[in-house]
Amino acid sequence: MLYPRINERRSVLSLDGVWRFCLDDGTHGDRIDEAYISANAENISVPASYNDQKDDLKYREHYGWVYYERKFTVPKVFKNERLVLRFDAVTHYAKVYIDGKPVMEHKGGFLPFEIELDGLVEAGKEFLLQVAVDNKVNHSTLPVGNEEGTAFFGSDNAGVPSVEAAKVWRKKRNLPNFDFFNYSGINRSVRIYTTPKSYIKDIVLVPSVDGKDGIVDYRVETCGKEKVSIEVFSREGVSVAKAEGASGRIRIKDAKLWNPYPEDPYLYSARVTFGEDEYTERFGIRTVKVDGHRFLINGKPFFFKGFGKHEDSAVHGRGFDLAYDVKDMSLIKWMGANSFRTSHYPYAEEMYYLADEEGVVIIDETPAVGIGAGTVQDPYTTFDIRSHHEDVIRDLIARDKNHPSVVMWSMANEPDTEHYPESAKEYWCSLYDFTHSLDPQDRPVTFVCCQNNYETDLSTREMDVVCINRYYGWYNLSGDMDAACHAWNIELDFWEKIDKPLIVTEYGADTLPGFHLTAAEMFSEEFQVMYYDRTNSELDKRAFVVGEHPWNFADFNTIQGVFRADGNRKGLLTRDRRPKMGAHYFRNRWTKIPNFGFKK
Ligand code: GCB
Repeated sequence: MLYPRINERRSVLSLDGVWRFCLDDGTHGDRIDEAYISANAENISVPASYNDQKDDLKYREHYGWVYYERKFTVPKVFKNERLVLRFDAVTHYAKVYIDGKPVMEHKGGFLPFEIELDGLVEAGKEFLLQVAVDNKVNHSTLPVGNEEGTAFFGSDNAGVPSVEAAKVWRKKRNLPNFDFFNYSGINRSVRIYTTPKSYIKDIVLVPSVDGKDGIVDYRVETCGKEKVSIEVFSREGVSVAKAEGASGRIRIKDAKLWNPYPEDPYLYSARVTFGEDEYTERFGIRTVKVDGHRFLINGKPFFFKGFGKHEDSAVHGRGFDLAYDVKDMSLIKWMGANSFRTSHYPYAEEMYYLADEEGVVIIDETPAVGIGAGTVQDPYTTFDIRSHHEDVIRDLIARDKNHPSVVMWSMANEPDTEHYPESAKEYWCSLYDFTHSLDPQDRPVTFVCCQNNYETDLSTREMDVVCINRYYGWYNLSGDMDAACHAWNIELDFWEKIDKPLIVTEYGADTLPGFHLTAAEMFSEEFQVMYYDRTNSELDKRAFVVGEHPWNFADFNTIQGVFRADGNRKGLLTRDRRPKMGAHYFRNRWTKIPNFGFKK
């Protein structure tokens, strides 16, 4: 799927701004009730989560449907163009209406969807756009929630003898199986873009290296009968190769490779023309491969220094915020990092374009968080998750396939792989094959494993890279770093026997900024530094550990509950991106660790 761009042949009209909005009172569902909306509508900003834009718990904790609306007129000059309405992300379920008529539905809160407006909207004439949005999470959504039962984070325990009765008087609410606030609404931009009637649908670019030359196998999907041509330009704007036809191979003589920061993330652009249409996609030439214990980028052993992150900021919630994206890129570089995981969902597309340009490596994760958490049943045979999970992987790859920054797909975060190891293995191995089969660049595929009985777990070891989240010294063996290091070594001995690279995709300690102690105990800034320093000294001894991603880049908001005071405080930075001592510790460490060849 192509990102909407303005060029000589295409236009983009932004529908971002102040929309009218109201919460469902629980009686309308996905149905648009004009009278109800006009009686209750108030202003809301798009894009942004609605939860923190207003000052009442009813917004913060809303469960179920809300309604957005605005009027719009496509200028007359676009009368002869193809018009497409595109939502970059609506969390979690959207039903779109034009002039009162339902025109499209979409499940999943973190990926784009679009509809052609032919026959629905006339250029020069005002129309009413309405979106009903549902934020419920359950065992068929990704991320996963419990509609009834035990909240994974926070507490659903009524503490009275009659649990059944409590279900009647407690109001219905989301019980997420994930540790980030369920920020909802139209979280990313809404646009109408134009193309000529015959148009370029998609461009697939697969780079490789042949000696000093770069090779690009390309495929262009189109609608219409015109001829495709493609021309590649260097970063300096010089034409370096050309080809005709909807698919083929291009050779770039003496190519410059895309390399992670602080090396040069060199980008080429491929300008595709098709009749009246034109689209330019930037790309990099780089290779990615797993070889025994090593993760190779451009044939060299790469070390992942970086973070698990979130899209999270005050007021915006999970709403798209380009200034935060730019700031985060700057902070990533300031700390000497080179990578991050899009924990725990695909991020806004703009972040990937920034990463391509800045040379930051991405592990691209689906929103499959919490599969099997908070339930005693076998999630793989009990719940209907498979087909939605496949849709999400398909759409993620369709969106992000050309980014040189994306070097690995993460199918999920912390599914239960321990209690039903056989059915878990069947699920994850077949989804692994499915993911590989869809990626034109055939990048490594993994999922991120929860702290578990790794001897019983049969799935993690089957992935291209073993990715583990571990909290020795925090949730386990709390505060005892001697014991934590011992536990790490027992576990690392286990993984070392498996011929795979390993990335520690999460480890961390909640830390209150400004809380200082001479004797480093939990929650102090000194403890966070000691926790990482002690753990890293053990990880450094193992050549097969090819990455360290502290949890988390910055503090972030979560559901209220006894585990969390003002959210999750494991950030190296505060929520407003001020450094804790831990950030200075990693800056000092990472600026001395090279991207390549740190471990032989
Ligand atoms: C985890 C989860 C992450 C949580 C983190 C924590 O394992 O993957 O989403 O935020 O632990 O801090 O508990």
